[in-house]
Amino acid sequence: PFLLNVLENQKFLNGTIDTTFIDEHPQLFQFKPTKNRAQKLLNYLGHVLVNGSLTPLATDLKPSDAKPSVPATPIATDPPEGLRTVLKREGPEGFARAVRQTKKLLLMDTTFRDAHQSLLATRVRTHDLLKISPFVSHRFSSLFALENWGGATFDVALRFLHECPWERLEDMRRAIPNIPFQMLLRGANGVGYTSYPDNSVHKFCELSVQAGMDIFRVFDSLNYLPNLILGMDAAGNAGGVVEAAISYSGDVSDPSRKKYTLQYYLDLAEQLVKAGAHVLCIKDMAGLLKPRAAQILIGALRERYPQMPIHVHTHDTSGAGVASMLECARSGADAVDVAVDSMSGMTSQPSMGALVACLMGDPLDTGLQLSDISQYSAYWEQTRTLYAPFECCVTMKSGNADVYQNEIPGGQYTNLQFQAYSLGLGDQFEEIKAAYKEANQLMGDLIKVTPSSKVVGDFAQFMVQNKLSAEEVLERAEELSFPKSVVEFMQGYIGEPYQGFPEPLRSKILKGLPTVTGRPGETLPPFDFTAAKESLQERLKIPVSDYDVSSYSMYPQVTEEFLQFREKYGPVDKLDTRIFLTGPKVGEEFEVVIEKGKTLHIKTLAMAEDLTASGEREVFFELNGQLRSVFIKDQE
Ligand code: 3PY
Ligand code: ZN
Repeated sequence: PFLLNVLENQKFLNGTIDTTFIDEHPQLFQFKPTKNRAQKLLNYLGHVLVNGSLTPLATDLKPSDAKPSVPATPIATDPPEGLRTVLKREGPEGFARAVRQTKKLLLMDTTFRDAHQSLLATRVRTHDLLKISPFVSHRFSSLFALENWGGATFDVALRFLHECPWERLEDMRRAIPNIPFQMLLRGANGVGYTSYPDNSVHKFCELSVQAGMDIFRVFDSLNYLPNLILGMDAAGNAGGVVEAAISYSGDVSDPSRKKYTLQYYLDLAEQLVKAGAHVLCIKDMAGLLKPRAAQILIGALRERYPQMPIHVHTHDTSGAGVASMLECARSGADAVDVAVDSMSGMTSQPSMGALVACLMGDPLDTGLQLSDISQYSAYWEQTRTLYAPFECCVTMKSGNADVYQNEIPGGQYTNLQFQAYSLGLGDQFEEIKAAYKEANQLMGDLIKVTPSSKVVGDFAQFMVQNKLSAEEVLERAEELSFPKSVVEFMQGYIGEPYQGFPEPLRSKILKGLPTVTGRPGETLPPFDFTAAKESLQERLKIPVSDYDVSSYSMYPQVTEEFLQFREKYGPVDKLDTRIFLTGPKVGEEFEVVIEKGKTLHIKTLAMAEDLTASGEREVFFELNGQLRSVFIKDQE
C-alpha cells in the first residue's frame, strides 16, 4: 500500500529520495488562508464590536494604542549556545555540574511567567511573548533559564486568553532553542488547584518535555513530602531537570519563630536530595527571606551540599528583593530570579537591571549588558500598556513591608488588594491583611502558597465578611458554615500540614465529614485518556490532540469551553492585544498573521445602525480587499 506518512517511508528515511526540489521551493507549501479561519476571526471581531470584550476586563482602563517596537535582532545567524546545549548533551546531571562550575551569578528571567502573574493578573499573551523571543534568545543566551510556563499561566491561557498553552510552549521553543525553559509545577496539583490522579501528572510532564520544557520547579503548597515526590518523579521520569523547591515561610533569623526553623528547612532539603533533586530551590513566594536569613539558610545549604546547584526565588513585595538576592549570591546560591526592570518590583521579582548593575566588576558579575536589558525593558514598558485593564498599579503604588507580618504571597497580595478596591473598600484591604494573619494562626501557621494560600485567603475573607474575630471563630466553629476550600483542606484533600491539622478547630469544622490520610492522589482512580479523547471528539465533533486531553484531565470544563471557542472564533491568539481585548476601531486597518506566510488584511468598515428582524447587527469588513459582513446577535 501507498505510505502517506513520510516518516514511515523507507526511501525517505534512508535519504534515497531527492528532496531538494521541495527545499528550494518553499512557496509550494504556502497555501491560501482558508476562508474558514478568516471568517471565524471576523465573527470574533464583530462580536467584540457589537457586544464588548469576550474576556472579562478587570477595570475600565483601556489598552493603549501603542505598537511596541521590537529591538533589532540578527535573525539570519543562530543565537549563541546556552545552558540548554549542555543539558541536551549531558543530561540533567551534566547541567547541574555546569551550573556549579559557573563562577558568575546565573539569573533566571521570570518576565514570561511570574512577573506578569504578579503584576498583570497573568494576562500576557503568546503574541507579545513571541515578538520579543528572538531578541531574548540572542541577547540573553547566558541565562540559567527563562521561566515561561506553569503556575497560573496554563489556566489563564485557556480560560481567559482563549489560547492553547501547549502551542505557546512549542512556539517559544522554536523561537528560543538555546536557553533552558523552566516551569512551575505544583507537585501533585500539577498546574491546577487540587490533587489529580498520578497518571495525569505523569502524562502532563511527559507532554511538557515533548513540547519543549526543560526544568521543572516542583513545589507543594504545604511542603508535604509525598506530594513533592510525586511531582519530582513525574518530572524526572519525563526526562526533565528536577528542581525541588522548599517553600519558605517564617524567618530563620528570628529565634522567636519556632515552627519553620533552620533545622526544618535542612531536614526537608535532605529528603529532597535523597529523592533525586538535580537542583535545590528556596521558593520565597511572599518575599520574606531577608538578607540575614538568606545568609543563614543559603550558607547552611551550601555547606551541606557542595555539589548541589541552589536556585532562589523571591518576590520584591517589601522592596528588599535586590538586597536579599545579593546576599543569597554571596552565601553560595548559583542562580536567583529576576524580572526585566519594567516588569519588576513590588509583588513581582526584583529588577534584573539593578542586580546586574550591583554586581558589575564583582567576581560574581553576571556578564549581562545593561544596554541589552534596557532595550528588553523598553519593549515590556510599552507592551505593558496594552494590558492596562489588568494593571496592578491601579491600586498598588509602592512596596510594602507589612508582608513580613501577614506573609501573603506576591500574586495573592495583588489579587486581594485589587478585590478590596474594586468593591470600593480600600480600607477593607487592611482588615483582610489582618484577618489573613489571624486565619493563618488559627490553621496552625501554614506554608502559604497556591493552593494553601487560597484556603487562608478564603478563611480571611469569611472572617471579614461575617465580622468574626479569631476567638469568635474558635467559639462558634460548630455552628458556622465555612468556605468550601477550608472544609476540603481540613478533610486532607491537598495534603497534610507540617505538625498536623489544628485541633479542635478541625473536628469542629468537619462535623464528622470523611477525611483522607496520606497523599490524596494515591486513592484517586487513574485518568482514562483514551476514553476522554473519544468522548470529547464525539461531543465536539472536532479532532482533539493529546495535549488537549492532558489539559482536560486538569481542567475539564475550561478545556471543553476553550475548544468550542476556538472552533467558533478561530485563532484569536494571532490578533494584536488591543484588538483582541477591546476590538478594532471603526475605520481601522490591520493585519493578522495567522501562520507564517499567511497574512489577513482587515479593515473595519461600519456597523449597521438598525437591527435585523431577528435582533442581529450587521458588521462590515474588508478582508484582503473584498467586502465581507457578519451578522452578530446584539445582546444589549
Ligand atoms: C503559583 O503556584 O502559580 C505560584 O506562583 C506560587 O508561588
Ligand atoms: Zn513566585
